[in-house]
Amino acid sequence: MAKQKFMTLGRHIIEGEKLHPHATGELSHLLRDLSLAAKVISLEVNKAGLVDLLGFTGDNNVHGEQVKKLDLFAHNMLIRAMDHGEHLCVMASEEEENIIHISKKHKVGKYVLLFDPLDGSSNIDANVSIGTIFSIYKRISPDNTPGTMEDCLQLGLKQVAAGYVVYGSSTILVYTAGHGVHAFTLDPSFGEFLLSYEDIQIPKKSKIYSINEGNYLYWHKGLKNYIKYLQDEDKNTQRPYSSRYIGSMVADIHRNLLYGGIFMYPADSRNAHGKLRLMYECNPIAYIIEQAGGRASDGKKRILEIQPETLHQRTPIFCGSEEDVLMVEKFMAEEDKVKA
Ligand code: P6P
Repeated sequence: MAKQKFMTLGRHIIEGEKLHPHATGELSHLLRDLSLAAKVISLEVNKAGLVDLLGFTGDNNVHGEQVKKLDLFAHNMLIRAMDHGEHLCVMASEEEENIIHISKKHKVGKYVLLFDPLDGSSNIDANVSIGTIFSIYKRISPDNTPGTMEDCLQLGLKQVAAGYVVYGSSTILVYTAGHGVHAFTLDPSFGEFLLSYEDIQIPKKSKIYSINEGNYLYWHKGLKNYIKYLQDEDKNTQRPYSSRYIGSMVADIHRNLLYGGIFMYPADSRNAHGKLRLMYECNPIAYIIEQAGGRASDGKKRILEIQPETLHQRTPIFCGSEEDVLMVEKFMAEEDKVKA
């Protein structure tokens, strides 16, 4: 990767705004506020073990999952950082059943923000990389009115920006605003996100696959055939592939984005829609993967073309290197033909 120009996230966003003829700078301010929240969350994630922020709060979230103290910290931090910038008309979070209105003290803006405050939180106490995922839309309801559920339930294709922050050996913020995918590494010595990868392109074909093989028994037969295909030896197609699965979506996606790879969280006989959420996990990740030249589908159709019905709905996801995603879709389609 060529040596990157010395550029902060803020500067890069402003440069990017010049590509949007009608940009008002609001998106820049929104992303700047998000990066502030990311810095504070990064600080807490990196010292959680020292200040009793590990472990559970004792509560369960809307999905009946045990809430980690850091989950709640990240959720509250994002709301505090974003609710007064006057760029948003409504927010939605994995940790909140309903949409989150902007307090009447503040003017409502023209953007919508959905987020998973701390994805992979089951890994927190084991010091495994975790992440924040965000998705940004323009509102569709009338200006200067409270945002609505319809503002939140838009097609993934309508996203104006999306990104994630991975809290690992370093804190990296990756975003797209429709003009490529760019990564910024936090320099804690002066608290700035500095450009580390510009215009990331995911390799068209890889030799890495990421899936929880513990669910093998419950998979679609076509998927079983595909995984066995990856494990066969064939030098021309760089098989067998390597299996890499961290169990933290943002960490798995970030590695595959840089090295190439296919990440899969399929439906299975126990979970008809898989595990991952459409609105604040799969849609933003799909937007990033497509902007980096990859593919993201539910095994048949593009994730970004799935019509949302509810805020927390789940979807199967196959995403990453384009040729690998097309290949798994082919294996599953062939099996469906045999069964038909
Ligand atoms: P499993 C973490 O809990 C998460 O939501 C994603 O970050 C991750 O990819 C997936 O679930 C892991 O799920 O069932 O393989 O443990």
